Formats: sequence, C-alpha cells, structure tokens
Amino acid sequence: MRHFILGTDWWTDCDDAVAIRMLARAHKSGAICLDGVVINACMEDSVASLDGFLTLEGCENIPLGLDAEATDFGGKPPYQKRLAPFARRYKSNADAEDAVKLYRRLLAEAKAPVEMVEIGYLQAFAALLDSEADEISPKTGLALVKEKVSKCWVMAGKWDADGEKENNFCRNGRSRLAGAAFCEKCPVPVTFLGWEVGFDVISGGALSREDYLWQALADHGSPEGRSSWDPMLVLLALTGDEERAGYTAVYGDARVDAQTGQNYFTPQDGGRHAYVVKAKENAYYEDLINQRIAN
Ligand SMILES: [Ca+2]
Repeated sequence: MRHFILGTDWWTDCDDAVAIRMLARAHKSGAICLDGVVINACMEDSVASLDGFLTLEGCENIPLGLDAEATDFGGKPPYQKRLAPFARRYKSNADAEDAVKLYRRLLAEAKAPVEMVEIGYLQAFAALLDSEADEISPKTGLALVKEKVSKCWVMAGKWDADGEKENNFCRNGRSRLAGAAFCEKCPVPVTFLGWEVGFDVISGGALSREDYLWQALADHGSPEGRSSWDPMLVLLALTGDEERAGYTAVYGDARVDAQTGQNYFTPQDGGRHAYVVKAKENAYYEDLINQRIAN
C-alpha cells in the first residue's frame, strides 16, 4: 500500500478541492492510504471547511494540520463558508495540529515509505526540514524526511523558461523563501508539475450541478471547469511514474530565488529534481480527471 501526506493551500482557488476528491476517493477505495493533510494557507474557515469536505467525501479519519501563522496570503474564498458547517471533528482552526508537528508525527510513525504531495505553499514543508529533535522524535526533520520519504510530487514553478514566476513559489516573502529552501535542502527526489502544464487542461465542468464540488467551482467563478494544476499533480502522483502518467520528465537541479521567487533549472542526467512536460493531448488528462471526480 502506498502512503501519502498532502500539503494544500486550500485557499482561494478550487483546483485543490478537485485534487483532494481524487486523493480522498483513492484512499476510501483502499488503493492508497492518505496519512494526513497539512493546510499551508490559514483563513477563517480553513480547517472546518476541509474537514467538512472530507466528511462529505466519506473520509472522516484523516488527521489535519495547519500552519496557523500563514495568515498573510489574503483572499476570501466563499466555498469555505459553504463547506464549514459539514465539519464533524475539526470545528475550527484551533482544533488542528500544528503543521510541522503533524508532519513529524506522521513520518515518525510511518512503517512504510511515504510520498509527499504538495499542491500549495512550501513553508510548512521547509519548516519540517529545519525542525529539530523534539518529544515526537529524536531525529531532525531532515533526517526524518531522508529516512521515511521516498518521493515528493510538487505543483509549483513554471519550467518552460528560466526566470519564470508562479504563484506557489512567488506569492509572498514566506513562499519565496520556502521555495528556495525546499529546492536547496530536500534530500529526496522531487518531481515538479509547473503552471505551463495545467493552465489549459480544464476539468470539473461536467460535474453534476447538485455536487458540492461543482458548487465550489461555481463559487470560484469557474462553473464550466477550472485549470487542472493540482488535479494533474495528484493524477501524476497516484500513477506513480512520470512516463506512465503521460509525461516526459526532464531531470536536473531546480533553484528558486529567495528574493523574487523566480525559478531556474539546470538539466543534468541523474539530477534529484525533475519537471514534467506533457506527452499527450490535453483531453487525455481532462478525461482521466473527470472520470475520477464524477458522481
Ligand atoms: Ca493549490
């Protein structure tokens, strides 16, 4: 059984919700185990709305963590107000475990390799890498990741040219520093899926109008479907292999400028980083995502 920990901004956009349905369904069917979810952008209803969404998806026992200091991303997503009343376990942000503590606890307890799926900002992951020994584990965060994590799948960056800017790295000072630190320090293989891959792959428009996931897309202003950055990253992670998932992987070393958030890539055989380039038509990915989220 493959194990995953998800990091999500669960913020103003709705593609996280599409992606989380895909992971939740894979978890519920027994295909994978979703060990926990960390929210890395903190809004008034972040935790309650995610608990509400997972409850509606039939996944009521997945632990949630939050970076409660990440209140500086701005925005007011209406979909969260709509989902928060469905919360059962986590009624407010205060009910969630600290993001780094949850990462550390899940990794310390892990008996099998864990794959990290990141579809938001990287500051909580970067803080994990910097974390020291504590009551949860005598190991540093870096050592825990090295020992327990087999692979990171990350939606971030724009890789079709050097010096490009993408939201998950560039949003604010916190995300820029985190992107730079993550690329520099993460000790295990990382595959990035960039902005250029997902922007013109549109999913979710065929959902039933009675579906609360469709309502989240509509609340975002995307009733006919939304760009598929996060769902494509999750589809890639669930497939578990870049080529089988319909991509060409370019290996090398990724770098993010800590001041500007611009990303750079130096191709190199055997590099610890990769970014993916689509090898199929957009409809290929759209159909697979829409099948996985359909009622
Ligand atoms: Ca996201």
